Amino acid sequence: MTQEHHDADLPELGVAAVGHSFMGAVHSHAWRTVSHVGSPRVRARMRVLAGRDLDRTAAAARRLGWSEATDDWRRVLERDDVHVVDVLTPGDSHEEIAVAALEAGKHVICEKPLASSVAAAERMAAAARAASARGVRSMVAFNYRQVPALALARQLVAAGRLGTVRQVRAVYLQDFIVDESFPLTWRLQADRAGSGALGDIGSHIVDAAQFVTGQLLTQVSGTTETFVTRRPVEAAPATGGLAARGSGELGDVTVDDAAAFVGRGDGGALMTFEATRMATGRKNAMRLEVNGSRGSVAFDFEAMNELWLYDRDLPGAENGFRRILATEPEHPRLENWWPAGHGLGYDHTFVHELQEFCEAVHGGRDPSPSFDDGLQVQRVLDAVQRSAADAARFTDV
Ligand code: SOE
Repeated sequence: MTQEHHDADLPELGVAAVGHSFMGAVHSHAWRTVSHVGSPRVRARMRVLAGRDLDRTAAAARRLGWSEATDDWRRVLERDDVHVVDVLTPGDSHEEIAVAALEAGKHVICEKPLASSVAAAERMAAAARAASARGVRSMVAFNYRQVPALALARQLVAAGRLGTVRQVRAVYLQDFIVDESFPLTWRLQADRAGSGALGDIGSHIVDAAQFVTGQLLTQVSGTTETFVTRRPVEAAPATGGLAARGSGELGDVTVDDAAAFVGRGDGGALMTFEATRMATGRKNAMRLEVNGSRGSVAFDFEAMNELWLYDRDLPGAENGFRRILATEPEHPRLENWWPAGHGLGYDHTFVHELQEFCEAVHGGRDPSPSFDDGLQVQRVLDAVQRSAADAARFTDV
């Protein structure tokens, strides 16, 4: 006897994506996968990819698995077979696309940071709240929340295993712009990205620290630095990606290369942060350590399947940081993946993110993190920038 599996039995979710650079590629991979893991409630259909140049977008659509391509994202909002818009563009266009999509009744998932200014993020969060009242959902794409080891860290904190959280140490270290010939892509332009390392990767550690501890930052003090102030303008066609090529002309860098700040959580934790794309040799070292009165956890994305736990309640002779291999079916999001010990990668975090999004859309609830969560992170970034602009911030030695 055979049993046929009817794809057609699942409700369809027609998806349009705007943007096909690095995030376009990882989200496409996740859309190709999300309805084929575990027991999906909806069947994602990759209907149309939107970009600026039709030929390049059509080539990307073929490569990434989209049925059609367009050079006019507004046209996708008119289609009845598109239910979701995935915003994968530079920060300065998030507001226009996301708000128009929400107003057209499309569910929206939007890359981080939510916007390039607090004012834009406020308008987006207001549009998301109004849309939610009409059953239209939205989510900001902080994918590191979806690393099983980090979600486990949050569970341990919430269960009181660390006691009172006193300190958080979060760093996000990359080096892809350490070469002075790396071009002036949108990630290095303030009017497009809002800020540099601060918004690009500092936003991830702010979100992760708040997510794991359950504490929101209420105050910050920080500073930023730009080490390379002029760079080659990007050669045409601009891709904006991490493999972009420069032209002969130089232009001004208008964002930070590195940011360092300290903050206070609303539960009393003292938190320190460092975000840099100039940490020579560090590729994607997103690290978080949380110290509580009863224990600590430590995480490093470059070993993303591991969480280190220190438990003060263990007898002294057995004490020490223990490595938990966060690949057991009991760990968050792992019930449907490979056998224990086989591990997951960067790409899985986006699949998990879309699982959360699809489950929420299907279940008639708002997914997490919301645009309001994205707005709160944007306020933190803005406060760091205001603090950094205050020349009196350093005390002479
Ligand atoms: C570049 O710094 C980048 O692609 C970020 O924009 C992403 O958010 C991060 O996940 C990886 O690095």
